[in-house]
Amino acid sequence: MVTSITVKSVDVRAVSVPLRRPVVSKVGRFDNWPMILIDLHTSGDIVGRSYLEPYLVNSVRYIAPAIRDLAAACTGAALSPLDAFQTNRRSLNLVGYGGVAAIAVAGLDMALWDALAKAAGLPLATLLGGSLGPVPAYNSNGLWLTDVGTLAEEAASLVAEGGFGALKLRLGRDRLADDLAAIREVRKGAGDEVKLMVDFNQGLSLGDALMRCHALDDQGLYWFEEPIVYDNLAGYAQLARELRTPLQLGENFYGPRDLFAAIKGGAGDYVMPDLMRIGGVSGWLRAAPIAAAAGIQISTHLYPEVSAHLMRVSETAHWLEWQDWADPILKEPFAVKAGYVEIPERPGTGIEWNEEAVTRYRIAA
Ligand code: SMN
Ligand code: MG
Repeated sequence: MVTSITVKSVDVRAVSVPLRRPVVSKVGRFDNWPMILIDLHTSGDIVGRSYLEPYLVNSVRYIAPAIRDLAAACTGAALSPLDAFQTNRRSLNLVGYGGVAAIAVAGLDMALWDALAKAAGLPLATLLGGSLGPVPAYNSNGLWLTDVGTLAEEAASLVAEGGFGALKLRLGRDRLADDLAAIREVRKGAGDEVKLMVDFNQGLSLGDALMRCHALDDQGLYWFEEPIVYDNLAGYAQLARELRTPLQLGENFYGPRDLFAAIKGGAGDYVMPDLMRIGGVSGWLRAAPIAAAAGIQISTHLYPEVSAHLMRVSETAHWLEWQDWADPILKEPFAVKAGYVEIPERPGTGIEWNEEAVTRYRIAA
């Protein structure tokens, strides 16, 4: 019986995985990608698995203990991710709902949902009342703030990697002329029909963003993502009012209420919560309906495996951000065909470890 399964213990490990293309962005340069791997053991011998991508290797030292503490407090509790989400968030409100607290809650939440879906013998999307099917994705595996001269070739290979019709380019170079050249090069390599999302990674001041985004507004770009610091909602609202190109934000929403506040404040045309920050599957399930009720399309940020399931049950599902950064440590990486991510037909989220690779890339946690 699914209902009699309880939480037993947790293993938290960490790896640092090499990236095929180094991340060069306004939020930093990364040659390796740290990941926290969570194995949640239950009384039914079912193991729920999830991973977190905390960007900073050193952050593993304070996120991993927070996950262990939360899991210890859940020991013996029924496998009920929504109850755990509520309890865990409350237990950490003394140190704040955002930041490390939110990340730890999210990691555990995704492992709990994986365990529950496995216990039910269903893929997560099916457990949630949806179905399996292809999920439209854009390739976000490259086009960083690298040499403009390399972008055409890189764009062509990014399209070819999975038959993609949409790519994301990072912008916010020192000169407008260089951003324009980058757009030109990407279209040269990927074709004029390619949908081109552009991400400034919070790199501009409001004044610079007004100038730069107005200057790029007639480029036919698919969205402008995070031109300014993530918490300047009034600035986002001004940009959204003034620009024709849709404004995208949300990877830095810490919990559903941040999404609500952004939408209420007219801060963007689109939203794209990140599972590590919005609160895992439970956080997404509470945030996505807010976007849908407001008529706002919702995209994902990182975590393509779990995100793919959630896109199948989100009313205003828009684009899945495809990144294959977890592939080296996954037993069976998800496939992408003709620009669509395919959800594997197996119970849970489909995340299992390639233990040999985990050993190879292991770091202290
Ligand atoms: C991003 C993600 C991961 C690392 C750097 C930048 C970016 C995105 O904000 O949206 O993909
Ligand atoms: Mg982004």
